[in-house]
Amino acid sequence: MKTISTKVAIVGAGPSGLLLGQLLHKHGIDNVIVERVSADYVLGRIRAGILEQGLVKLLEEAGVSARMHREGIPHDGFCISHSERLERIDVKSLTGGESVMCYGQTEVTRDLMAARSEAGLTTLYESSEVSIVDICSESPAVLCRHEGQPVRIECDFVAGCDGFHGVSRQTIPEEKRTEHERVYPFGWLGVLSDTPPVHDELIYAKSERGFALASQRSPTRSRYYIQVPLTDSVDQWSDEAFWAELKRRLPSDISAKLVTGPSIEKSIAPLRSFVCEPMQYGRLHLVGDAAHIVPPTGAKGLNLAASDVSTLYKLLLKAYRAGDFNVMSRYSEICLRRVWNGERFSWWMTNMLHDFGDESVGGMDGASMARFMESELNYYLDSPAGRAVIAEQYVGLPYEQID
Ligand code: RFL
Ligand code: PHB
Repeated sequence: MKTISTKVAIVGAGPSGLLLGQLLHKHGIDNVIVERVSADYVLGRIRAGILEQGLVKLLEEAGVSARMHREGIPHDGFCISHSERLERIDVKSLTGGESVMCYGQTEVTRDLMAARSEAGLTTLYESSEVSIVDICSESPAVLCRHEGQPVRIECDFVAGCDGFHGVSRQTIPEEKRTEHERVYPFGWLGVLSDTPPVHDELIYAKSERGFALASQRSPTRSRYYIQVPLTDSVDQWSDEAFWAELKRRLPSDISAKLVTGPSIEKSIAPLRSFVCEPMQYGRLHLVGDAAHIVPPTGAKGLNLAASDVSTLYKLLLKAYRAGDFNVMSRYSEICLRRVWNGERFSWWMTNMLHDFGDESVGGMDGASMARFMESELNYYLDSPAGRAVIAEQYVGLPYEQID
């Protein structure tokens, strides 16, 4: 058995694990990452596109923001359409100067991977049989098999950054955690294509045929989504069928401008709201999707992962500087305040913009619920205060100060 000693063992090399590793390294806290799949596989997953200012600042702090500032596109607003009605939410003026950054999660991950390998830090890609042991002791460890050899990583703390299907959350005994979950009766079919985006800002589209989102990655690369039943599979959707359905869901003057082309990625993501409480157990701290999932309608998943990373790394710095680990007990409580806000916003946007068919909600039949949600959307779009409420949450609430 090979033994490695480090301060923080990080499980998962997605954006949470890599960002945490980079920030800790900047402050001299040694860490090792264990990842189940290869770096290329991680980069092949097409996910988030919108970064809040908090995440932008954190990437600057980690020293990995140069390419994002060169190639990312700041967005001062976004649109919501309701059948033929198109309304712009002027985020910048409604929030007193805030904006979001359009820069893909894949690129954030690529930048973090490059910085990690330049710093010569250890990442055990393609590790199997990953487990976390002795988590309630002062010397926990992560065990895995890497390149055919059993490995034991001894550490002070474990950061569970291994996403929704990882092992970290399962390591917390069932009776010590409460899970809140809502699985939505639909998914998002996403297409990436090398075509110019249909609009210079994002369009979240509510239509009688269901929700659609027109997003982008660059002036020459578009990302589009449509709401589909959970029973649909990717092979059922030819590129032609996808473009035709997207056009029907966008306002007609927008659809008329849509440039179509071959898809370079096509996948279906189920939609879920999920929170695990508490987000820590012994020396294990859950970060990002390992602890919580939001439906992507509010663009909050990666951004909530980033605020967890910020909280964990600041508490760890404090703990190591003071030589007192008691401060770590505050982690879950600090994170969960912001997490529940993001959960509520994402759930609300999802309810307002999607078609739930005849699914009853809270004892109300589907048709009545749809009328309530239509009125909700019209009210918020027609009221300056309502628009400000949407804008303030879209740019994200400030991170909690850790003194
Ligand atoms: P990840 O990205 O899932 O990474 C977890 C990593 O852990 C590895 N792993 C393991 N490693 C070792 N041992 C094991 N047993 C392991 N099990 C798993 C996995 O291989 C993986 O590499 O979680 P992380 O780092 O917390 O990052 C979270 C984000 O990926 C996620 O919240 C966002 O992508 C959500 N999201 C969005 N968030 C935003 O903030 N803005 C957006 O615009 C946005 N759009 C989206 C999204 C998510 C989407 N999908 C596909 C769910 C759009 C979509 C379609
Ligand atoms: C994306 O570009 O992938 C994206 C953007 C905004 C969202 C969800 C996904 O709300």
